[in-house]
Amino acid sequence: NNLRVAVVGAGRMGADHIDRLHTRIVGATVSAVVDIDAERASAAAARVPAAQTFATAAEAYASGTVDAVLLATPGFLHEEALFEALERDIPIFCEKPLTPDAESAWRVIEAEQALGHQRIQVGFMRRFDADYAQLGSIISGGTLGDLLMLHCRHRNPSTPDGFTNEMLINDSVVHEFDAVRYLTGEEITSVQVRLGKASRRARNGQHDPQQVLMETASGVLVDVEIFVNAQFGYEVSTQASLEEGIVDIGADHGPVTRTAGRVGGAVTPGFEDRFGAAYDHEIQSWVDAALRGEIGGPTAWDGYATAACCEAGVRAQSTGEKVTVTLKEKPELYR
Ligand code: ISE
Repeated sequence: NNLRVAVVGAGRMGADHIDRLHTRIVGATVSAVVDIDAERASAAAARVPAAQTFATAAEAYASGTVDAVLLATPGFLHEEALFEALERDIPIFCEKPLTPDAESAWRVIEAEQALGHQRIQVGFMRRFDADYAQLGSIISGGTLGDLLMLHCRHRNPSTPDGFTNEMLINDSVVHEFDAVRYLTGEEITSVQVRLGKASRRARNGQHDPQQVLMETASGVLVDVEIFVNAQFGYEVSTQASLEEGIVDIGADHGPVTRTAGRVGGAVTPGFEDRFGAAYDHEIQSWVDAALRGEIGGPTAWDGYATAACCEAGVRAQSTGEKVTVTLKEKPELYR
C-alpha cells in the first residue's frame, strides 16, 4: 500500500514534511511538490528524485499521480485549496490553522459534510506529543481529581518577516486553543488578551509578549504567555493544577551537565526539534488512516472551534475585553 502525496507549499513546514514523508513515514511517497515559487519547489523536491514539481495543485491533480494532499501553505490560502481537494474526495492533511476565522472554517465544515464523510485532518501535532498525551490521560483518568487551572508558556526565539500581531493568536496561540480543548475535553467559552510591557525586540507591529486568558465550559481557567521574540530558544510548556496535585510538562530534556562551576543542558532551538517526534506520529497516523479511507487525528470541527477562538482572540487584542466564543451546533459527522 502506497499513498502518493502532493505537498502543497514548500516553505519551512512543507519542506520538513517532505523530508519526513520521504525518510521516516511508512506507506507513503511524495509524488508532487507544489509551490508558485518554482525555485523553492525544486529545492524542496531535490531530496525526492521521484517527485515532480508543479506551480498549482490543479496541475498536480491533473498529472494523475496524486492520491492525497498535504497543505502547508499559510492559513489564509487554505479555504480554496481545501474546497479543491474536497471536490476530489481525497485524504487531506491541513496544517494549522484550518482557516483564519470561524465563518470560513464553517464553509469548510459544510463542504465536508456534503461529502458525508471526514476527509480533513488538521495539523495540531501537540496531541501526538508524549507529554501532552500523558497529561491528557492523567486528567481524564481522574487519579489527581478535577483539573482546575492550566498555566501555559509558548515562547519562540524570533519571528520571520511578515509575522503580524494577529499571527501571535492565529499561528501560535491556536495551538493552545486546541491543546486546552484536547486536555479538558471541553470547548473554550471566552478569550481575553492583556497587553503589558512590550519587548523592544518585537517587530512587524507586534506587541510582544501578550497574556491570553481563557475559560472553558466548566470554568477551568487558563493563562498563556505568548512571547514570540524571546531570543533564548523555543519553549512550549504547561503546568496543570488539579485537586490532588500539580503536573508540569514540556521542560527541555536531554543530558544535564555539571562542569566548570556551571550546571545545564541545551535549549530546544525551534518547533521542528521540540515536536519532531509528534510530527512524525501525526503524519504516520494520517497516512495509516488515509489508506483505510479514514482520518487519524484532529478534525475539521477542531479546526472550526479553534478558528472561532482565534477570531475572539484577535478581537480581544484590540478591545482588551473578555470576548465570548459561541459555536454553532456540532454536526452529527463530528460527534
Ligand atoms: C508556528 O507556526 C507553529 O506552528 C509552532 O508550533 C508555534 O510554536 C509557532 O509559534 C508558530 O509560529
